[in-house]
Amino acid sequence: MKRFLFLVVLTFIITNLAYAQFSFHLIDNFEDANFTRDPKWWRFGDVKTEIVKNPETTARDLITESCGDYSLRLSGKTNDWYIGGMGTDLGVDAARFSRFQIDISGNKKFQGKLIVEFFDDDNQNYQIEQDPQKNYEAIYDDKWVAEILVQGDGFTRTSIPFTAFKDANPGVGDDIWNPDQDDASGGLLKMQLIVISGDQAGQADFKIDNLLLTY
Ligand SMILES: [Ca+2]
Ligand SMILES: [Ca+2]
Ligand SMILES: [Ca+2]
Ligand SMILES: [Ca+2]
Repeated sequence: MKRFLFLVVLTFIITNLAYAQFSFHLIDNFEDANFTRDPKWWRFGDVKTEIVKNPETTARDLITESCGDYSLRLSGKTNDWYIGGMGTDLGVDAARFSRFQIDISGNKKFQGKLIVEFFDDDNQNYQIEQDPQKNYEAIYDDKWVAEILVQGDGFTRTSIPFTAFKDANPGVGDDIWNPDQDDASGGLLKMQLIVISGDQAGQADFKIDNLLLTY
């Protein structure tokens, strides 16, 4: 009987592990307090990136609680909207997912926008080739974009269906959202986050957490 119960419990655990594995793909939650490892992010432009401790909270708030101990603060100044951004390699078959999710905690003083960019491999080479002469734009693969308006204080969860992303380079790539690894494609290879000021000459200052692909 004990052995039977053990097997039942074990089966339950394995089933749940399998379920957890396929229900989402975590890109980063910053709990390792490390910007350059698991995954390795790169930074560009004038954006400052800083791992910060999340404030202790006593209020019951599911999203704030799910942000754990650390998040990533993005801040910076600009005279012309664009501040800078960050990116990382993904290399996942995202066919089983349908959404990108992120938690963002804004600031009363500086509103702004976060542009989310995804790149899917369209010439089956596991690379996003870029043209250094043309602002490092992708030359053979699709670039997909969506915009998030940063809200005020406190973590707000945003979940964007892949269908809401627009092809930012019509005529480049195959103009089809195909983040799968069928036919030797690398699938969803790369993502970037771009920070835009709320005013043309202004600042941005917000925190991000729990970046994931889900359905
Ligand atoms: Ca976190
Ligand atoms: Ca490619
Ligand atoms: Ca395209
Ligand atoms: Ca494509």
